[in-house]
Amino acid sequence: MELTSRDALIVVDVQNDFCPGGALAVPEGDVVIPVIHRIAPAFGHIVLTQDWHPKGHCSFASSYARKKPGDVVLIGGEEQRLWPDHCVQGTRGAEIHPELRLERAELILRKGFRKEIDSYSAFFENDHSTPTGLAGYCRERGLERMFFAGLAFDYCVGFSALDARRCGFEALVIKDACRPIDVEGSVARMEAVFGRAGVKVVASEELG
Ligand code: VGL
Ligand code: ZN
Repeated sequence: MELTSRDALIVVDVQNDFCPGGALAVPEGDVVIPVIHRIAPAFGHIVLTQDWHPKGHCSFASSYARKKPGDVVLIGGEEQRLWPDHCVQGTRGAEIHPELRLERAELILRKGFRKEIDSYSAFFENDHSTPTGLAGYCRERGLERMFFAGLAFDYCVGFSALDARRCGFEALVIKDACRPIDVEGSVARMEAVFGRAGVKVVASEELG
């Protein structure tokens, strides 16, 4: 697959808390790092995202009196799954994993920083209408095709790729450069939605 200057690699949430030993560890989360290092040199543009929650965030089970991680609540009419406290602003868990060396990254986009709303997607918060600014950034920079890698396949990577399509970009998910959380069929569900939305799933070898 030929890459051009209009392509971008979006590396989603490769942070300590999503890697083994972290507060919301994705199984084998850290194995995406060498894969990302292998493909990154082929890209002219690299963007990182960082889940970045204030203490007491609405996605934390600990913010409610009688809830536990895995429970679901309604926020603004939308179902919100609750998680352990993770990626709290300024903590070690929120830092980009120290082994991820992407000095050429041009933007680190933080998301989920509003206490009362979560943001899985790098483009819109979970109300599906509040923009993060990433679509405008990509348009202004002339970026048209987004390749997604990182954590987690069935949450932040997946919702970011779907919203990229909604914003009129091409979206490809590099499957072996991601790892899923995989709760209650979330991977199969995401792959089905990808098919309908025109999100392509590719392997890192296809990038040459
Ligand atoms: C994520 C759950 C909660 C992710 C972030 O990065 O996929 N998942 N916050
Ligand atoms: Zn989060």
